[in-house]
Amino acid sequence: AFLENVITHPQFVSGTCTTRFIDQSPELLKVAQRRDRATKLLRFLGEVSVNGHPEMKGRTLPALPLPTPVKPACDLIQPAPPGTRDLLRELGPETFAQWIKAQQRVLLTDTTMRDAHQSLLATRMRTHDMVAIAPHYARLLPDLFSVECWGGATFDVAMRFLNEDPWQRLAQLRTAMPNVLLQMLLRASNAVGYTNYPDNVVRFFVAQAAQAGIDVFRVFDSLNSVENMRVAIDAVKESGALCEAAICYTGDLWDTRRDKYNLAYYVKMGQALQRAGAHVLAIKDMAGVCRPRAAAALVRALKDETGLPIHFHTHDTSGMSGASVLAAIDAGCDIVDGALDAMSGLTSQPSLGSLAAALEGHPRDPGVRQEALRDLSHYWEGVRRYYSPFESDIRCGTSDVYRHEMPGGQYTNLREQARSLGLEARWPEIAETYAQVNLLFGDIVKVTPTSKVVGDMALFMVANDLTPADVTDPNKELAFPESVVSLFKGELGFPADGFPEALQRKVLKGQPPLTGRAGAQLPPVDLEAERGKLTRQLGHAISDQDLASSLMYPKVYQAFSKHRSHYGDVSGIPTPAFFYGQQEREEIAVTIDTGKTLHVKVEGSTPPDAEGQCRVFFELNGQPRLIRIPMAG
Ligand code: 3PY
Ligand code: ZN
Repeated sequence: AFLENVITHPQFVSGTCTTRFIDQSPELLKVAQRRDRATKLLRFLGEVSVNGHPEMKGRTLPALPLPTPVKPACDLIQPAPPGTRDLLRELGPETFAQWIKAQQRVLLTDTTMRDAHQSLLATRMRTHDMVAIAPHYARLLPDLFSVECWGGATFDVAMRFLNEDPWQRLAQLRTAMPNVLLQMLLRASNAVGYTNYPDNVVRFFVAQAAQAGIDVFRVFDSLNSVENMRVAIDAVKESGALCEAAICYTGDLWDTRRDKYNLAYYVKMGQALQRAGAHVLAIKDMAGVCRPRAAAALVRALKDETGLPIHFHTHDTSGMSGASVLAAIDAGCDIVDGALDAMSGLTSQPSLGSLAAALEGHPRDPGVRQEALRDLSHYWEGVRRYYSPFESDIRCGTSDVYRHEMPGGQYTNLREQARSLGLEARWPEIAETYAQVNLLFGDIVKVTPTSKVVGDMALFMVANDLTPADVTDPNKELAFPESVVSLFKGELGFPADGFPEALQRKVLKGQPPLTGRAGAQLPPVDLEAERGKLTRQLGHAISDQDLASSLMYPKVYQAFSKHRSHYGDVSGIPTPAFFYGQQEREEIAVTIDTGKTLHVKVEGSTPPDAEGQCRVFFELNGQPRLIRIPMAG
């Protein structure tokens, strides 16, 4: 391509070029780069059209073509009106927290771009579908408290399954929504991963996230250990962002047979988080088991005892979460989470549209435009169809959740894991075993990553037909899953009352558990040495954000980086073409990162030749292009 640029350049053609022609004509290289990018993109599209998207293997595809989601009418030329982000910047986090408390109305957080798709669609929503609607959010819903759009499982899944850069997603959302607070979920010392990281890695990650545009960090620990949350809390506060420290809710506040998680437990934790410097407290009901009466009592007690603003988060797995949210609001809760209607319900959050309608005329009416909620939901309804292969089979609310207490984000994942192990038909048994494992482990908080350990153990027991008595029997040797060994060792921290000692001894087989906080025992990473190593390995410059990605997920980042070198940036491809391939003669527009848009049509393809190569005929910006793709397996 470079040579072609040279020989077709007007200076070359007219024979007027000097020896410095190439140095003085940077456009030669730029055009070559652009052509190179286009080739990579066609390679990806050709690959999907010949071999299918690897993520679709074994899944049921939707009927194609899929209709384009409808965006609400909105004047995007008008600048976005000021919102909560402007206020946070003007007031600073402490005064902003006072402002929250002074609001008569209840404030709303929309979780559609994070928890809702994590809990309904296996976290597979792509940047393209979020960024397309983000400018509308900025203009139609400037009264939202925040948009939760980053962190949790989205960081890993973006790179691992969608071949997208999570940092690029954040930058694009930030630009498109300059006025509303952007919120992320941070697993304290586990950051956005499944294990404790060294303290300096957690600090580095938080600093990058704040710099890239996160305004609100919801920080939680998977065993409710405040000790494990301190490094993250301090880092968030240092960055100038709003620190929302979460208390994970588990069990039943009123169950006298399991009275470990009573009101006093939560109030004590709330007070400890306040002393640690939280600006806001979140009640994180990740499984959706906080019943209305418990929600009201918790909100009242935490408000009375700490004076901090309270943010209530729940899941609708039971079908009853709306009642809990309303009870929390009546008890004085300042902010509540919901998802836009089309992405709400079941294992996701309750519906924001229905909540706003239910509160019409209520003294705490959130005051958002209900019509805007409905219009935006209509867009998500269309987007959700793109992801139907990732939907699980759950169709109704289920009271079973009060028994197993599985987080909304895990429920569908564990079902899928069970299916891949051929255990799908034994789901009720797995759910019951999950509850038994919780008791075996000492009745612990179950949320990423501890929930994954409980799930691993439940599958291990069902797959091997083990009873709780087999597990505790000191004479029965078992090869416990690795994650269980790590949990009992204390690598995720310890519950306040420790793990059951006899089982801990059996699991650890003579290894001593850690003493003290895991993060403090991990040596700090030499960030510059790590950057140097990666630069040499991957052959490209490593930004701070790249480094943060690699520190979280070294192998996933390497694979993502290689995918990007081979196929370019695939995040701009419309979702149907990305997952299902283009329809014949369908034209798609893809903006590549130079700000240039490519128009791509597939004209047809040949069956594999003797070398197993298929030829795919494209039209790229009106010009024919041919790409050879080896047929897989
Ligand atoms: C996560 O950590 O990803 C969660 O959503 C926990 O609820
Ligand atoms: Zn959640």
